[in-house]
Amino acid sequence: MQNVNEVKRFAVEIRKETIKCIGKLGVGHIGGALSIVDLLAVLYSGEMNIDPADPKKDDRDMLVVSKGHSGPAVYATLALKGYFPIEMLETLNQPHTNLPSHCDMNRTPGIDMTTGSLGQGSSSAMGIACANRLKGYDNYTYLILGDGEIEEGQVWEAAIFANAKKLTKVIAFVDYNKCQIDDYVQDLCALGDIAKKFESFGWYAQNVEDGNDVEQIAAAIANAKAQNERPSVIVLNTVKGKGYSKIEGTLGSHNMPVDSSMVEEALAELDKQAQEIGE
Ligand SMILES: Cc1ncc(C[n+]2csc(CCOP(=O)(O)OP(=O)(O)O)c2C)c(N)n1
Ligand SMILES: [Mg+2]
Repeated sequence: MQNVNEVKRFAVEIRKETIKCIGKLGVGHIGGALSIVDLLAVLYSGEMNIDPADPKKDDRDMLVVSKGHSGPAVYATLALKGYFPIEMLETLNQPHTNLPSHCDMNRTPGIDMTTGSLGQGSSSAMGIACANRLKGYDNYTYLILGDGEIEEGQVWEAAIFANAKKLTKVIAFVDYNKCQIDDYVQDLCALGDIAKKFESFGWYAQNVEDGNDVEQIAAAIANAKAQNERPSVIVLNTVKGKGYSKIEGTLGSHNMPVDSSMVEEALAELDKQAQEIGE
């Protein structure tokens, strides 16, 4: 990973662009987008073997954002990395856009898999990992799952498959922000110990206490890469809506109206956060 403070500043920039483009549209999945920003900042700060000038590079590391409603945060990250002009973010989810609300590999440079139907990205990621191994590549396949999403049975079918086929180059993340679409995960369908569940499916599992801390995320990825016998999962304890205090941890942040006064308020808060990051 690059310099820690640079990665933190990158995360602030991603949050600002995410909020701006959702604000321009007026509504969006802001909560689940903001909770994975620190993970995206780490992945796109040298962790992934990728080239923005050659988005389809055959042996690149690949990312499946299975919680596809977080598209705006992924688009903000890709734009800041130079995959496409930053102005394109203003077209988010408008007619004929290349940035639909949910990730679409046929429209957006840098998106490796179309997602949005929760659960399916887990199977896609395992297929990608198998295909890359068949091609003789030793690249990684990263997968980002929501905590509500892992209530889908398909996720566990894919987990069985990954263990059976020894897909050791898979690193999955669970964005454990405790919130689903309209209720807390605990109340809707309690998950128990997520890491232990994956472990019992043959995975190498880690819990990250603060899943919005770039250093803790990077350390867990390093541990995952240091073992090469099992697929890996990293459970990130995150906060839905992280970075904009008014909506942090709220169920209402799942898919909400965002007006220009909220954008202003959030950007001011994020500028302050950026100032507090050291050199
Ligand atoms: C198969 C499927 N069922 C339902 C939905 C509708 N849906 C969209 S987001 C969401 C909640 C997901 O919760 P979680 O995975 O915790 O996401 P996050 O907290 O990151 O927003 C639901 C049920 C969907 N997209 N796909
Ligand atoms: Mg959630």
